[in-house]
Amino acid sequence: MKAHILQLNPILIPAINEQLAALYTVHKFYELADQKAWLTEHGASVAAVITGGHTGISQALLEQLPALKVVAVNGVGTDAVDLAYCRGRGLPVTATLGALTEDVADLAIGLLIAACRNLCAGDRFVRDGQWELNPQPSATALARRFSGMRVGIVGMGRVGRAVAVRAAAFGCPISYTDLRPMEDIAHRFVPHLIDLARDCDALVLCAAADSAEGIVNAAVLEALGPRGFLVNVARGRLVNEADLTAALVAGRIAGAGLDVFVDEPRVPLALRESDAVTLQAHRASATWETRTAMGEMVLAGIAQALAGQRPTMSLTT
Ligand code: 8YV
Repeated sequence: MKAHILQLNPILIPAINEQLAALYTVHKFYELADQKAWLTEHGASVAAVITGGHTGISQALLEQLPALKVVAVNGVGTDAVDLAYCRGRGLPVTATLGALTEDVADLAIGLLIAACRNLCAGDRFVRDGQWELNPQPSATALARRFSGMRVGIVGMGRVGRAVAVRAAAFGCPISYTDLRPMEDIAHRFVPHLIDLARDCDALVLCAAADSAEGIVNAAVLEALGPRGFLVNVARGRLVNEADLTAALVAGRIAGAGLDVFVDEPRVPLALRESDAVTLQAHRASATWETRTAMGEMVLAGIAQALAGQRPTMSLTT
């Protein structure tokens, strides 16, 4: 008999879905009309959960899955999973470590260039026929150069390091903050976020959000200043979104490139209306290449756990 898998988020790669369906009985939780009734009837038969980094899984749901052998996170962020609880239960929680690093770093640089060069406003200007109506060169504002910008990276993990490699190739002096300096990194370490913000032109958030809620607040944005840009490819809740919105509207920072938000998919209207902001729908890892690699890691983690082995990518066992 095939093992039962509870899937909390869709997987977008057909080949991965085919493999899952061939090996397991997959229940798509997000499609169930009555999730509560389904859990009462079938919760005890679920052997594995697949979830997204942003979605995670609540402790209440975990408690309704007594036969669970693995939580496979199709992502790297595990801030929405209670790892201590899973550790206590001896439950492996796997993540797709390393699979999405390059894509997320690519998007961080893309968002930064888009924000400081006004790419989206420029695109709209041409697309809406405004160029023909306003052919004078002064009709679009001059932008800000990216090459050589002082880039401050918040969180020097895999993604932060990959952003540093890319920014360095653009001649950007790099500094960073993290819980502690990294011995293998030559870039300047700045212990306090507010000092990093003051010393850089662009702050790029690459940190885990586990205990860093709202670290980018009004004071940090004030320190970043009216010529400063903020990029977030990590988690929305690293930023106090009300403070960010107020700072953008008042011109206290120059612009932002955001892939993640506090209450996805809801994005504050003021952000959506601002030409100083480039927005993405939490899709930094959403390429065929990365999502395929992530799906394969999810499959591998589940296969290992159900075979009674410790999954290679387990963070809790
Ligand atoms: C994933 C994410 O793409 O890795 C993470 O933590 O938030 C995203 O980049 C998402 O989990 C896909 O399900």
